Amino acid sequence: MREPPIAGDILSAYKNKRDFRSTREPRGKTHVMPSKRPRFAIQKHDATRLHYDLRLELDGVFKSWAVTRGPSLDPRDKRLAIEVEDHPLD
Ligand SMILES: [Mn+2]
Repeated sequence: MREPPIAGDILSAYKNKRDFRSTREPRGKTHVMPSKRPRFAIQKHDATRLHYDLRLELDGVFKSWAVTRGPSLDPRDKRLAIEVEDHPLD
């Protein structure tokens, strides 16, 4: 079985962007067991500008995109997704 990557190394961009004294976002220190079925998350993020976070589990992190408009049930609808830094699974 493949060893989980060391979160401290692969999440440096995530950690460098945050002050964990003032954010409640996870520090990426909680060990999350790999899943047999890769996880995903879609979050509505009421930030300075409302957007949606799309996260897909890969190699022990969530590959992440900021999506400017909400999900649609119509597969013909297109959405702009901007890649952002990898996020921790926790
Ligand atoms: Mn976001």
